[in-house]
Amino acid sequence: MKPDLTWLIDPGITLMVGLGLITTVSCREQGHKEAPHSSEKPNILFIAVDDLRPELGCYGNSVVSSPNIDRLAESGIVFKRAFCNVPVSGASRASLLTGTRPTNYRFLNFNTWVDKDYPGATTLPQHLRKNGYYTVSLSKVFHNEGDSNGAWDAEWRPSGTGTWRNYLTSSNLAIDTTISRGMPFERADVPDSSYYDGKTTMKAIRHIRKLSQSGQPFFLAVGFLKPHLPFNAPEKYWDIYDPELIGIASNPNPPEDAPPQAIHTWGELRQYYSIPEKGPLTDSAANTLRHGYYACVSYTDAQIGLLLDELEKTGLAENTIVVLWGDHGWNLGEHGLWCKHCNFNTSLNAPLIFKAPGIKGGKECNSITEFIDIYPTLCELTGLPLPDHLEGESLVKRLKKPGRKEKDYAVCKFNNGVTLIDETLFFTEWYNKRDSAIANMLYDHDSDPGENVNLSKDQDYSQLVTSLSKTLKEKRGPAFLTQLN
Ligand SMILES: [Ca+2]
Repeated sequence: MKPDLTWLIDPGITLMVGLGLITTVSCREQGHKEAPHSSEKPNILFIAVDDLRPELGCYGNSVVSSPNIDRLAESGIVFKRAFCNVPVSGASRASLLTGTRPTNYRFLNFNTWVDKDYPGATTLPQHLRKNGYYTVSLSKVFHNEGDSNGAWDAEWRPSGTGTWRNYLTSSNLAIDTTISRGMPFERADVPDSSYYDGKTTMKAIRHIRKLSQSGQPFFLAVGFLKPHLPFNAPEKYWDIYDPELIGIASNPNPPEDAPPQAIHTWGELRQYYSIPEKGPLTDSAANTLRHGYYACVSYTDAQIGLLLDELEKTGLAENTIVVLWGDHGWNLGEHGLWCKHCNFNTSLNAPLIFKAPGIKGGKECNSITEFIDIYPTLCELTGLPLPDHLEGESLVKRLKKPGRKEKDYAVCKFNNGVTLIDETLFFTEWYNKRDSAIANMLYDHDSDPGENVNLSKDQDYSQLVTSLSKTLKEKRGPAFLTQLN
C-alpha cells in the first residue's frame, strides 16, 4: 500500500475516494405530526461540539460557512467572550458539567473521569434527572462512556468499521489499521449519515420524536465529534471552500519574548500519518488542514440544522432551551501551533450560544463568560436549586440584557499554567510544585489581539504583573491546592 501524500504539496488535490464501507443509517420515520409539549418545565437540547473554535458566521467570520449555527444565533444570545476553563476535551467537559474549576488535582487531561476526580459533585445531568428530567447522552458528552454514574436515562455512542478515527475510504482504512497512524483528514463522496456524526444526528432525531410525545421534560445532550481530528467530512463540505480564500495563519511565529512553557510541539497532530515528526508544516499542508477543519465545521453545522429543524417540526422549539458550546478553542497554525493544549486565546476562547424561552434573541454579549457559568444558568432557567459545590455564576441576567457587564474575569488552566483574563489583559503564570511562579506572559488585547508580543518582560509592566499575579491566585478557586482523598 502506498499512501497518497500529494496533499503535502498541492492543497487542491483530491484524494482517492473509496466506496463507503460503513452501512449508512437511514432515517425513514414518516408521518410525524406536530405535538405540543405538555410539560411546564422547559426542555434542554445541549449540543457539545468537539474542538470547535469560534470561527463562525455569527462570530464575524466571513470564510466559514455555518448557516445553521448562525440561524440559532439569530434566535439566541451569542457569547463572544466565552472561555473554557481547561483547553482539553475530557477536563473541559468535566469542569463544565460539574460547574467547578480545575485544580492542581482534578480535571487535568483528555481522559478525565468525573467520578474519579470529583466523586462528591452532582453533575448537571444527575441534577436534572433527580429533579424530574429525562436525560439522554448521545455520542461524546462526558469524555468517557459510563462516567457520572446514574446521570442518564439513556446513553449511546455511534460505532462502525475501523477505529474511532472513522475513515470510510479503503485507502485510509488500510493506513489506519496497518500502520496505526491515520491520515489527518478525509474527503469522501459519501452521504452525511455515513460518518459517526451523521449517525448521531439520526439517533437524536429519533429521540426528539419520541420525547415530543412523552410529556416529561428532557435534557438531550448531543455530542458532535467534528471538527476534532482527523478532519473527515463528506466531499460536498470540502467543496464549499476555495483554498485560496482560506490561506494560512497570519501570525505563524511564536510571540516575541514568550517563555518556552507557552509553546508545545502539537503532539496530537504529529501522531497522524504524513505529518512530520519535527518542525513546521509547509504552507500548502497548513492550508489543506485548515480546509479540512472548515469542511468539518460545515458538516457539523448541517447536522445541527437537522436537530433545529426537528424541534420545529415536533412543536418543541418554543419550550426548549438550546445551548451550543465548543469544548475549547483550537490553533490552526497561529504561533506555529496546532491543536489546543495551551494558554493562548486561540485555545481558550470557544463558542457559546444560548437560546431560551422568553429570551429575545439575535444579540451578542461581550461580557466575560466562563463555561462553569453554564450549569447555574440552566438551574435558573429550569427553576432548580443550585447545588452547593457550583463555582460559576448564572448568565440569566446577561441573557435578558446582553449589554450588562457582569463577571469581569475568567480563569483557565492547562497543566501548570493558569491564565487570568480581564477586560483587555491575558496574563498567564506557570507554577512549580511549591506553587511559586516560574514563568509568565502578558498580552494586551487592546493593542495586540493576536498575542504576538509578551509584555511581562517589559519593566514598564512589572507593577502590573505583580498585581495580576496576586489577583490570579485569589481568583483561581479555593480548592486549587487541595489534594483529593
Ligand atoms: Ca475537544
